[in-house]
Amino acid sequence: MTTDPLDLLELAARAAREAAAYVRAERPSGRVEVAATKSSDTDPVTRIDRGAERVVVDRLLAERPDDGVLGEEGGVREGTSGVRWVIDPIDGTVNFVYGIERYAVSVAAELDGVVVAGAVVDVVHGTAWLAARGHGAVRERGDVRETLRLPEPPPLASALVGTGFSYDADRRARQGAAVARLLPQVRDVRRIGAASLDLCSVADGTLDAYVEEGLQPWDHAAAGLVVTEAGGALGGHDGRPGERLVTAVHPALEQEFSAVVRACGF
Ligand code: LIP
Repeated sequence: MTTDPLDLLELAARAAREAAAYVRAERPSGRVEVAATKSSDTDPVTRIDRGAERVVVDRLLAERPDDGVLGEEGGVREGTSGVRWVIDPIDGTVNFVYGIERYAVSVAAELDGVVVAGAVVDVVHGTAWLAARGHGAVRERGDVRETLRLPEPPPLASALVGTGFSYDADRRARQGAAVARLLPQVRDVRRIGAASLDLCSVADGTLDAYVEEGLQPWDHAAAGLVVTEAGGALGGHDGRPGERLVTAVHPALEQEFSAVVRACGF
């Protein structure tokens, strides 16, 4: 089986689009019923999250039966091919439950532990952010396909920064205090509610930077590659994205942004 990043990206994009179509078809009007909660009472999962993950996994394994899987809703299997798929079937689940139209399907392919392909599909609007390692990043909106390169950054004091908060109330209290210290040092803050869309916004220039603690691999695997293939700097507490911290920003602003993030207590 191929491990070419472009081939893996084609499959990731197809599976993500199929799942996005499933979510659009299944979502009722109004608020979506929560099937269960996970890490806290405010961390929901719906029948449609689980169904969307099955759509992605079934597509991927039908074509690549020897691959591994890591899915947010429990789709986990060891593989033998060296390729592992990292899946968030609905990133922005709370937005999905409430009907706030910012949620995405995120599918990434790792090869021997390194993300080499990533697809993020905005469920409502159909926009797709796609990246293959060494081949750049693009945004597709309808028939329009644009190559992504981060714009030159503004001074940090004029930067629009995305962030998010944990499902754990004690951690949210600390995060809120950190954001309060950050806010007067930047233009403004946006809390979109889906990490993959936050990161893709840095890649396409609709945000200048992003910082969040408490993310899982499925939240940032695909969109993190979109950021780096668009020329962005993806970082974290030890310089690498992880549960402790994820940052994304133009390389020219990275040192200053990272220092401010640390000083604010993220
Ligand atoms: C969400 C992230 C978001 C974060 C939320 C939650 P989910 O992922 O995309 O950035 O702030 O707390 O973790 O749970 O919707 O897949």
